[in-house]
Parts: sequence; structure tokens; C-alpha cells
Amino acid sequence: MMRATMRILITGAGGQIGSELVTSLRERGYDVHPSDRAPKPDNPALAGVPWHPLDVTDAEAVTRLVGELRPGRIFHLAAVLSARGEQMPQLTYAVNQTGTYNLLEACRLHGVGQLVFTSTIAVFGPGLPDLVADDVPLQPSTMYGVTKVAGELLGQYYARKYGLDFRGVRFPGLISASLPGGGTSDYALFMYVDGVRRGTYDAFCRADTRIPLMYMPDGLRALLELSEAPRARLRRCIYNVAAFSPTAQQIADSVRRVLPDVRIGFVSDPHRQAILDSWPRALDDTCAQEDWGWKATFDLERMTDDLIPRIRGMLARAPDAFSSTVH
Ligand code: AKB
Repeated sequence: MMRATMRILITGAGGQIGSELVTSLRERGYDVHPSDRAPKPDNPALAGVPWHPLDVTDAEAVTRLVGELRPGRIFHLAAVLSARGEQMPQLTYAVNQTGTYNLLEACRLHGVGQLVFTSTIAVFGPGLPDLVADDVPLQPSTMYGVTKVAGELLGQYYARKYGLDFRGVRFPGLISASLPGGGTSDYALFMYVDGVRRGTYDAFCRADTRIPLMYMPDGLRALLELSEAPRARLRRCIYNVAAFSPTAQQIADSVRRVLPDVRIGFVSDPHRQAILDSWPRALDDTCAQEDWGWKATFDLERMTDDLIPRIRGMLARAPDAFSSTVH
């Protein structure tokens, strides 16, 4: 669908969400400017798209780029995720916390209208009910979660103090046929990836582990629909969004429904298991449904049917596509 041309800057565009968000936004007629610390990925979908080198921890560089481009909207995706974040808490603080502050300051200085923030189930900590609503105590156990809580609060401060249109979603673990970035929810994707390429996978969690998950096409739609929703309809800045919450065993069963010869075992790693056990079992996204009509369309089985052929295609094109990550 074509829209009036608005210029959009994306930070962390080389990551799992960014690489697909660029295409979705271009299809909707936006003037998209991806940025990342990493060089432009070798992806045909990015042919002819500008690519801006940007390290979000560098305040001057962030302010300069925002001043040059003058985007109407920024999707701020640059982040270190939970598993990698526990290996490098200091870097995680710099990228997630200082990086978000730098982006908010650049929005203030250059009058950017809207900043869209990607938050996460990792803002929650242990001891919550099985179904977790938006407004509960936030007691995260990881540096990733701590910095995402701070990002939510900082953004809301800039909304109140400077009138920035700050909005964001708390994503479940996202699953897609692209390289994840060192998350603890990655066991779910690697059941599919290693199922296809090796026929075997040992998940680093217990079989009864249950966290909220979402298939990427729904995740992209959540970002697009929230960013385009009329501000007057939004009663809050940050929204839980939910899709499905299978146990790890149910994911393994779903993989084996399509690939019956695959073997999936469970060898729980105490550090990552503790993170997974600290997250909610399921998210209540009633506010997102009521305010901007959010509804996920993929459940586990629909995702499995769609994802496996995509992973096969990805591995045929780039056999090393999923090699450089924590899993
Ligand atoms: C992670 O595992 O760190 C992320 C997340 C749940 O935000 N995928």
C-alpha cells in the first residue's frame, strides 16, 4: 500500500527485525534510511537502498546523522539481546541504555516527530502470574531487561517533557528465517534451523519451558500498525503484544509434525534456563487490541508450515546463514 513519503531512519537495521522491516516499510512507500554499526548486508532486497554506518553509542554521530536526514520517524532497533548481554553487560549498557538516550536527545534537538522503541518480555522478572498485563512491577534479572525498562521510562519522560511521540511494543521472542542476535529465546528458532540442516538439535532449556513467542510477519505488522495508529487513540506509550506461548516440547512436536525424522533433545543450561524461567509464561495484550486493533495471525502450527520452507530456501542460498550466533 502506498503512503505519503515520510523519511524513516532505522537503527540496528542489520539485525533480525531490521533486515525485514526495511522491505516492509519500502513496500508501504516510505523513504527508508537503514543504519547499523555493521556494513550493509549482502542482501538483494537492499539493492539501491542507502546504508548509513552508525554506532548508537557515539552521541555526536547519532546527532549528526539525525540532523542530516531529518527523519519524520525513527525505528530504534539497535540493541544487544539477553544471552549476549549477560556475556557483555558493559557493552549492553552502552548500546541499549546510552544508545537509547542518544537517540532520544537527537529527536529532541532536531524535532523528530516519532520514535518507535522495541521493548521485550525481558522487562519482566520472576514472581508474576502466568498471564502478565502491561502495568505490573518490572524487576528484570538481565542487563538487557534492565536497559529496556530504562529505555521505556526514558522515552516516556521525553514524551511528557518534550512532546516526543514515543511508542513501542514489548515483543515476545521473535522467530524468523533470519539470523537472530544472541537472544535466550533462540532455542525455538534453532529447533527449526538445526532440524532442517542437521536433523538433530539439543535445546538449552527444559522441555516444559514456556515463554511468549511470535512469528516475524506478525512482529513487523505490530511495529507498522502501532507506528501508524492515530496518537489520539493511544492511551499509553508501551504495549504488550502477544501471539502464542507453547512449551519447548510443543515446539519440538510441531517441528516433527513436518520433519518426522528430526531428533530434538533438551539439555538445560542453568544460566539461560534461569533467564527463561524469569520471563512471563504468556502476555496479556488487551490494551493493544483495544487501542490500535492489534491481533496476531500466526499460531505455532501456521508458523511451522510457513517457516520450514523459508529456512530451507535460506540455507540453500546461504549455507552459513545461521552460524555466527549464541545458541
Ligand atoms: C531475547 O531472547 O533476548 C530476545 C527477547 C525475548 O527479547 N529474543
